[in-house]
Amino acid sequence: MVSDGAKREKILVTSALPYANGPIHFGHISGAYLPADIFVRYKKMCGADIIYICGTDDHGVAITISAEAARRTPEEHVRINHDLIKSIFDKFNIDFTNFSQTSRKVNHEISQEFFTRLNDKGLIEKKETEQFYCEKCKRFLADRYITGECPHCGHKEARGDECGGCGAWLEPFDLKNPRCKVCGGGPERRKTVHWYLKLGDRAEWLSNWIAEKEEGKDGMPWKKFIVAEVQGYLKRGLQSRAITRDLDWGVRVPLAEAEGKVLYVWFDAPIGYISSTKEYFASLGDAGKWTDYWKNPQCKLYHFIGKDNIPFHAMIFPIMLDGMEQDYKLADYVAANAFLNLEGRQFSKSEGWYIDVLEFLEKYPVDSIRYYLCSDMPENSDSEFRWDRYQTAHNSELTNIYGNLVNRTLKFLETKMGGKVPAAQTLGELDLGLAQTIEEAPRRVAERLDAFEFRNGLVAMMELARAGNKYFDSSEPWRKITAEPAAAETTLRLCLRLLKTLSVISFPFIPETARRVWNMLGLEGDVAKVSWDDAARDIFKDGASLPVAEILFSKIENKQIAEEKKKLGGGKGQKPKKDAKPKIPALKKPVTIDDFANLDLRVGKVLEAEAVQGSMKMLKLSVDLGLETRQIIAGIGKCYKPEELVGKMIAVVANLEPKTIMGHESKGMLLAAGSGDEIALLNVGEGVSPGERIS
Ligand code: B3M
Ligand code: ZN
Repeated sequence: MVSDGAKREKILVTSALPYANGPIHFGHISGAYLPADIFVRYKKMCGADIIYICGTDDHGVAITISAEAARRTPEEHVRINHDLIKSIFDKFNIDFTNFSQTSRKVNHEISQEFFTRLNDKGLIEKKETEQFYCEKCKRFLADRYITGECPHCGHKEARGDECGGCGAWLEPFDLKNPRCKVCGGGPERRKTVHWYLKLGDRAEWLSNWIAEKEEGKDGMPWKKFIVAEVQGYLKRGLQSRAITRDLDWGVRVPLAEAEGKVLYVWFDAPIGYISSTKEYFASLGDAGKWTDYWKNPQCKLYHFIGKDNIPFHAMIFPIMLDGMEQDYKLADYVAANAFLNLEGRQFSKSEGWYIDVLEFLEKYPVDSIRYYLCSDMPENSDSEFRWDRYQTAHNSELTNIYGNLVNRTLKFLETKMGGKVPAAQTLGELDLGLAQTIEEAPRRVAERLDAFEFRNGLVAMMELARAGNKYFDSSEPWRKITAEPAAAETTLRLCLRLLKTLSVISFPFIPETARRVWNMLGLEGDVAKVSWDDAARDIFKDGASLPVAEILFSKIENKQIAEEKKKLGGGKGQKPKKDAKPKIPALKKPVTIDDFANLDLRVGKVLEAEAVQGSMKMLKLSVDLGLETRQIIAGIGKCYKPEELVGKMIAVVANLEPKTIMGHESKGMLLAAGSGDEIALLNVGEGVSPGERIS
């Protein structure tokens, strides 16, 4: 039962607010929502006073552009997507305490209050800048409303903030031939003002704060990759960051001189956590209660996010909250996960490399996908959804181990023991061993979940089911039932106790299944309400009737999996781009042999390779060219992992003029075939050394 009020843990959990511009996929779910849901369910059973806050992120240019494409107003667009996303979460049994929207009034109000106060406190500065202005559309253009040619890779449709061709981060003025995305016209540079958050002023504070998180001063030490990312920013120097945009959709900047400007989406999005909490308590008629979480030093604040959101949750939002000087809670732990890919590539709806979650749930049980996503959760590095692995998790683990134990126990009781709860008699050695395993299981799972290790928590839960099967096999009740009926009864009574424990400790992971098991055991009440501390207690009554058992899961056939795989990539089965015949570009105009001879092509050996910060595609290579070692920046990060490049002999254009790519000097270019995401480096075979000419 719930322990006394004073000692109850108080916890505020948030998951990243999904953009209201389309459905969410398994990647989002396994990264930020499923782990938080498991955690919250578990903590509730421990008696914690815990709320789970979320909502949709409704603002920003990504929304206005997708609304325009869908021929809807932004309001309509976010409402439709909010409802769609909420329906997916509901089907997934992601159990939020409140699911709001950042476009609601309460969020506008609090966001403006944050801006005004931070501005008054001198943490915001106004700066004059130049920006593209479209004369025809009569407006300043936000970065993504400008397209043009990428200065790095020549991609013609690069956006003002990022190149889709090479992944480089861009500024609008970097683009060649910039055009207005709306009317296609050529924009002009004009002077304008924007407001900036002075992150640099808070560098020292941040550096101390993150050091405390690293050592785990008041809680779990933070994951290394999160701390490292923040420290990386600090090392490079924190710059002021623009927090206003020229857009009609968003939270108005609460200043008379900021006509036509709204707050940058990332300013008001995390404030959405606060406004969603406030909205929730107001709806309960207890409007002031939100401070009981947000301004209570006893409360713990945990953010569950994907790794791309680290800077905002581990740096910018804490700086904003701290800068308010109003006793706001700052993150106690940021549970950031890496990414989940799909069969070797990123989820991409437009390329059909995608699984529709709602369609999936029409065909497969929700707990089987919750189970699988948890078992392969990208806790420390990227992981993948693989149909084969999903099938194995469902058939060989959930069905053969968990489902089988439930089924064989209950069937045995039904057919051999009259469907009644047998009494436990004298416990033998084997029985005592199992009793101990049962008693320890809740703590084993709890230890892992308290450490935010969801995969290990799931493994610990399944260990109990495995132990149960082993015990059933070794006890051989089917043999003993005639010669030693008392021993068989003891076995089955212990199995019942184990199943009850399993139902409780599996509830955070697979709640529907846990409830079904609970009901099949003929137990009263809701398993969700059982205290974790009582999980292992035997609460059966001797001789009580058991309901008729049903099968928990049926197997997924190979044929079905083969069909699912075939559907990926719009029916082309495997990686669509590779299967599709490459488009052969037309020949360029002829060159003379002298033109060609002017190129200095050399053999190079890759000595080191690492990803360029802030780019998904750019790798920084150190290449031995015989005469010297060169740094070369290459846009091949989507096709090669840094570690697989080291030691490779490659072809290099050695006399190319150096240029700066994403802040790094690049001296030379690698020769490669293909384009976009499908690039293969030219390999130089055996027997040549770095520096040799290629002709
Ligand atoms: N909507 C970004 C994302 O989904 C953003 C998260 C906001 S959390 C405050 O990656
Ligand atoms: Zn225009």
